[in-house]
Amino acid sequence: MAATATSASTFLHRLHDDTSLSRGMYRRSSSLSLLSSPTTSSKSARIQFFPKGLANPLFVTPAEKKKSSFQTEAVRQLTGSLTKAEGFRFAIVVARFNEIVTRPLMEGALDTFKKYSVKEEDIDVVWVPGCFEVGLVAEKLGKSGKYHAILCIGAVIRGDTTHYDAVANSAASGVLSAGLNSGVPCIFGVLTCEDMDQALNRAGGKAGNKGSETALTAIEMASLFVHHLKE
Ligand code: INI
Repeated sequence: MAATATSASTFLHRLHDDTSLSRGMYRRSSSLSLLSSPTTSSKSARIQFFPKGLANPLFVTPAEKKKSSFQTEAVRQLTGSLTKAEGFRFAIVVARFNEIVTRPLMEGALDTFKKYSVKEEDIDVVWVPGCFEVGLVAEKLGKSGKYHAILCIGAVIRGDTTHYDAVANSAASGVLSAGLNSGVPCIFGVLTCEDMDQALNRAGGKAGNKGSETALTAIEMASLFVHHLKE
């Protein structure tokens, strides 16, 4: 299945952009005005993603807000912030396989780090042969204690291989295990695409840059861990 480049996480980042901790169910109403995505702004999208009876915190009417704030105002909600990224250290593990795709993904991540004031000297890039190797290296880097989050970047393209599913599944479970075993957020920035066109579209083409999204997720997770989940 193809990866979705314009993911819900983008909207969550916008929503949480300057919010590190809030009480009650809903965040600042000014944040809500930022939600203007074509994929989530229509009523039908709301119905599609949030089945009847389930609250959708991204779309809150004033009446809902008032009611729910009253009911949940003592609940503490923790979320990472994108505004305090300076000082965080990141590693980017990049698969060389399909480098025509993975290099722009990595560059998208670096651009985004720059925009969010992460210093170049706080970023290490580690190249590995393919996606299959990404998880192992991410785990090693995570366990080194040097980084606040590890970005895992690669591209698996169905057209290129008969063992697409094996490589794609290994990459996903490798990255998941790396995070769980190291205790350091390991962010899944591996594209799984039907063909090269689709991959290039998600690597800075028509569908945005998944590497950039991966960097935003890494900052948010680093912030969550540093500011709220310290042991
Ligand atoms: N590695 C990738 O990153 N993407 C692919 O699409 C891919 N294909 O098509 O096979 C791929 N294979 C190599 C694999 O990741 C390992 O490097 C190799 O099997 C050695 O362990």
